[in-house]
Amino acid sequence: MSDIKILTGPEVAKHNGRDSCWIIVHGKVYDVTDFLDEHPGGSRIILKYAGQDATEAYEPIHPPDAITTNLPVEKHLGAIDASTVAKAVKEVTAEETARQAALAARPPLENVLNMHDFEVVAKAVIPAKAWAYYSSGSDDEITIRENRTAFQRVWFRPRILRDVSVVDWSTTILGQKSSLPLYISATALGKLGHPDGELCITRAAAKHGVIQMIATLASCSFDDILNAQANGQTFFLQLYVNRDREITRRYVQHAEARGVKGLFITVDAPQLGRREKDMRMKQVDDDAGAEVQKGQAGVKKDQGVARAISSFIDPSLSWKDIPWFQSITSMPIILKGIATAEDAVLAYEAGVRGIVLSNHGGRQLDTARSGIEILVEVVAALRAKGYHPDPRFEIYVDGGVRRASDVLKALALGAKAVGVGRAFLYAFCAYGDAGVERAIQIFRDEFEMNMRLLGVRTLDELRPEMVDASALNQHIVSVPRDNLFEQTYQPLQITKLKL
Ligand code: 173
Repeated sequence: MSDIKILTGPEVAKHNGRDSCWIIVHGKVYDVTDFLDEHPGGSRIILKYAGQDATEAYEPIHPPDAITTNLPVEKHLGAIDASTVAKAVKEVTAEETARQAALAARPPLENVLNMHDFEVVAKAVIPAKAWAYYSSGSDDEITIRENRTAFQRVWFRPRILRDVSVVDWSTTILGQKSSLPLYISATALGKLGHPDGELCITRAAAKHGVIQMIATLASCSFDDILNAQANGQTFFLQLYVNRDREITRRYVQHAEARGVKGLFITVDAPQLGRREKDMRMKQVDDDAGAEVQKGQAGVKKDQGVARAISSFIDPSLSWKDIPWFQSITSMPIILKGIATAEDAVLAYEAGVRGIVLSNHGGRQLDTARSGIEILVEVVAALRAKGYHPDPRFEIYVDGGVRRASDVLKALALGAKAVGVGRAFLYAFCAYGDAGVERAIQIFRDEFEMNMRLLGVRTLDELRPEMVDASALNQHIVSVPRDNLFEQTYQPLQITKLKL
């Protein structure tokens, strides 16, 4: 009989150092002494909670079962008697005080008129670390900004006098009904910015018939999200492929069994980009306690949140693996992160069901082109081969989408739908479920107006002739200033002297 041992706060508190380090997570006590140097996020963050309850710090960054699966059972020491744990006197930092004030001062939701507004509010109300992680692009952040400006190099050629009293922007994506021609794209670590994390999206999307793509590295577990499924809502899954293919096989087959309707394999991240806002934030943290890191070999402490948790991703992934994915699942497979016509053709010939033209929200290869620019060459190349249009092969675009007009441009140029990640992330960070619902409402209003003004009643009336994309691959043309975007864009900082 294995009686669960009950431990007390004072017992745990004794193990508060590198020689013996116990922590409490979700009411259980773990001996993590031997694990300190293996922790992908470094030992310092664990040592900060040595002898204490680490749940709050653990939760946003780890899948719920990370600790139970990574730590041998003999290190699971027992349950904690909560009544014996001294309530941690939480030091209220100046940052936290400002954050609480900002939360209280949020504008009423009806004052939020566009996606940029959500970003302003989110920036003010989420922890600085979350903002650094979410908002960062790679290197000089040229691509993340290009994702916006590229849409501005495409101009409309609207048609008139077409009786647009009734307009309909609903569609299907991979054969699944969608009330909007967009899906909510995968973003990781939602609980860094809101206690309910990605579930805010799940609940709002269910009410409005919008499809959510679940991230492999969501803060909420896959099953928590699926368990919240309502109104027969549709999910897609974003997949990071594990070096251990058995883990990936189980994950994919579990997703299929639970009814996920599309598998979006990320193919643009064999290594994560260097996102300097995120990295600088990590350094700020480390400076405070750099001493405890001494003697720790092999763990880079300057890598930022995302890099710290991404070591499982397999950089050897190649075209040769595609048949294996096709053999383990009958979900449609989509390659997310195609950046050239050449690879779009290979993807079609590999028999996958779609591609996402994407630069990963400007977070991977800097100065990679925007999805909307790639779209033009991809459609031309596929068409030349007789591969486009093909109802069995859908093309999506993501990156920088903030307006329904952006979406309509992509659809006119041949995309079936677009992915929107950060805009919805910021919506729920700022206002929870209600923010996501408001974001959907704003998109709806914009679709209605823009379709009328463009002279299309349904999305299949969109034509390439309705846009002038001739400036798309000219990267030095001037564009009108994007005042909203420029107010939320945070310039990169140069390192400072410690004067
Ligand atoms: O863009 C990202 O931050 C991302 O895809 C990721 C990858 C690994 C861990 C966390 C996030």
